[in-house]
Amino acid sequence: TECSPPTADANVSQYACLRRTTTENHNKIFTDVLEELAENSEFNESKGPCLAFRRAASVLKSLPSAVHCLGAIQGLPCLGEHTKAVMEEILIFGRSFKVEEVQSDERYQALKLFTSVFGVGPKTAEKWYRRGLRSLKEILAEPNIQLNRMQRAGFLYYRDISKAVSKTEAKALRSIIEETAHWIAPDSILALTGGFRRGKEYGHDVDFLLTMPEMGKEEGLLLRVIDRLRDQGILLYCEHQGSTVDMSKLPSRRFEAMDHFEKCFLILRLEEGQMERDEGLQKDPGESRGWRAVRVDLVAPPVDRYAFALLGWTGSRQFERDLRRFARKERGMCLDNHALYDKTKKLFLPATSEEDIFAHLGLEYVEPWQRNA
Ligand code: DCP
Ligand code: MG
Repeated sequence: TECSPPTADANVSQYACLRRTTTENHNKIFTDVLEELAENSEFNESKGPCLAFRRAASVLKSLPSAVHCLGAIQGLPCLGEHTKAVMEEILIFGRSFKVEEVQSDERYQALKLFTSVFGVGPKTAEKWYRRGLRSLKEILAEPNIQLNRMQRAGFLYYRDISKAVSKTEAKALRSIIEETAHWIAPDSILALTGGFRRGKEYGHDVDFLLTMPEMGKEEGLLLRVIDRLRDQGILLYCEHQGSTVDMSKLPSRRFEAMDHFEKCFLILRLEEGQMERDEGLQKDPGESRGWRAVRVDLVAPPVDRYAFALLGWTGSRQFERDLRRFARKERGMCLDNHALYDKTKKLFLPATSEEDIFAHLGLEYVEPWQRNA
């Protein structure tokens, strides 16, 4: 078949923060495979290949149309030999043998399954795999395994929290938490962030920022919100982390490191009745028990850090990685979830909005729904 002209005419940037990526992905047949290969590399601790596959998938997600031949990707950044070989297989055979090999690998299957449990990271998963464990049942039946509190909750609510959360459910939770926060502090500010702020229809959890318009007034608020959720009988699990913000420190280089804001990782009970009211949906008796468990993250930055926290928690992860990389490599600045630091001028650049931060970086503003890199 005739090869369409290269897509590279758009001058696609190697940085996700210089691209616009909506939730509409025209190259899902490639990006699903590349992301699975990235995950496998991560399990094998191959950082380089992992990043390479993730960057390649991210570039393909930003394209305005589907790639039908290798000629169309000529000149695009971040597409290396491995990626091109995978894409060629998919174009010719309609499938990737490389990914099928990975999918049938016993270790990959086990690590993917184990890390799907809330509270289980790659290290724990690897440990369990090395002990010869292969299924969740085997883990629960193994007397010598000590699960921590988070993992116990992860197993207890496994079925519910491995099920995608819908936008409708996210909005219902937003109403509940907002009502709760306003009952405690009428001028508190709650913002939906994470994937739902980027316009995604489904997510693995629901992320919120909670703050107060006046500096310092946010102290104690999160704990009171948690108490109130508990009183309402909807708090199934809570892990609270106090603030460890040290503003004298420079923005951190490592993205994966947790930020230092006060936060909590929750599992909440969402009544289906809540959504029927919101959406006018019919109840389906018999099929459900009338509620589900949902993973919720609540982060409480002080208001002067709010813009940085919002930018950092809106994601996507790839967008955040490239924002930081761009700041460091192209601007000599250091960005993280708390602050932006100009290394040349040796000063922190304050911001009250995301627009301020993009402006400091000399970047055109990218809307949240264009950050699905
Ligand atoms: N984030 C962060 N620090 C963490 C965890 C997350 O800065 N310790 C940021 C990066 C993510 C965003 O917050 O883009 C939300 O994290 P999620 O894992 O919830 O990712 P998404 O909301 O984008 O996707 P999902 O639909 O899977 O929830
Ligand atoms: Mg999320």
